[in-house]
Amino acid sequence: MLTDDYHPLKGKRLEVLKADGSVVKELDPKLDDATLLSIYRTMVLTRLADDKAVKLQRQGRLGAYPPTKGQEASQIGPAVAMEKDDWTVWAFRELGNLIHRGVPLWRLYLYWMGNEEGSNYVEGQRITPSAVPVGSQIPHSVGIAYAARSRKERTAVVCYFGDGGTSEGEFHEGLNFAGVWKTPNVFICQNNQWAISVPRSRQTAADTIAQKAIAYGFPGIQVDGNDVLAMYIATNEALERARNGEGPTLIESYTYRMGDHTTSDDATRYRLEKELEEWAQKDPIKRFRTYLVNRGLWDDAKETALNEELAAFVEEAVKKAEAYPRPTLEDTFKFTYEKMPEELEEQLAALRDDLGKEG
Ligand SMILES: Cc1ncc(C[n+]2csc(CCOP(=O)(O)OP(=O)(O)O)c2C)c(N)n1
Ligand SMILES: [Mg+2]
Repeated sequence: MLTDDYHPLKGKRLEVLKADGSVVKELDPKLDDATLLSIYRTMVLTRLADDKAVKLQRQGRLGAYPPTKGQEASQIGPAVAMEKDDWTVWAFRELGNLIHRGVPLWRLYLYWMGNEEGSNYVEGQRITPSAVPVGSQIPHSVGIAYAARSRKERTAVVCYFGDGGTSEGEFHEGLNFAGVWKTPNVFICQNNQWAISVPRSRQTAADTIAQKAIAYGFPGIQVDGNDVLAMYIATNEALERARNGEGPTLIESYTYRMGDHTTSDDATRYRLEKELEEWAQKDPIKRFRTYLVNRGLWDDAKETALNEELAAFVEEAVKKAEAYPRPTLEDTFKFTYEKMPEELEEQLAALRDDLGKEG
């Protein structure tokens, strides 16, 4: 078992893909060529879609946005291991996982453009809306897992949060409950080294985030989060354990946020250029591309064609999101309760009145 071989107290980090694009043979998941190429496709699409979102925000066409550049492997590896009936409970920086699981890009743009309809995913798709209050999604994910088990579903729940999320009470409450009740959860902490301007060293005095699992009584593992194959195999094993009733796992995805915290942030004010340069060498997309080239699956011509195709796809998604009808004032009030309570009726009337005066 990977979680034994890479027990947090052994001080090892799981790596499958080396920097030169070669694989550690005994860990190679031996995915077929079509799967490998689909992983690469989502990685490139995520990078392009992410860059575009930042540009749209700068042009005033999209609201505050949290860039995901550098964390693609950490999101797509687990998505490949997940099955249709599994849940993604995400924070706000998990674009790659959602795209790979089939959420239409235009819907995600719609959400970041400020329209809640953007969280109305494909019917039956098991993905919660984004959770901006840090850590709040962790107990939710445990509740979903507990309910799935009560219904005798063979379903697992992948819950994402950041290194900063581990300092919230909800982290303790969620993981403690999950350990006691052996819920089918896979917790993925994207340790991207920063929580806005707070570095990982100020977040916890523990050597690793993975080792926190020991106190909750379940396996933890630190994984190279810029290695899509390592993230795949670690999540795959954790999902199997969850589905077999063997309880939760904590995966620390050791990665890096290459962009700003959000488009409202300027990371140059608190971190050194040198750090960014070092992590750029470990870019998850470059590393996986080298692996594909070495296997004879990829070349420059394919790269150019893919980039052109995906850039056009991203433009179409922007058009579709921008053409979507804007929410009405009523929509803001309508969807929390089946029937709008009197109090909300009054607030809506008051707001209409105010806007009427301004207008
Ligand atoms: C409860 C709460 N406190 C503070 C904030 C403001 N805030 C938004 S993101 C963030 C940092 C989160 O860091 P981390 O969990 O490491 O995730 P990352 O942003 O690095 O992906 C903070 C403090 C918030 N949204 N919710
Ligand atoms: Mg972080």
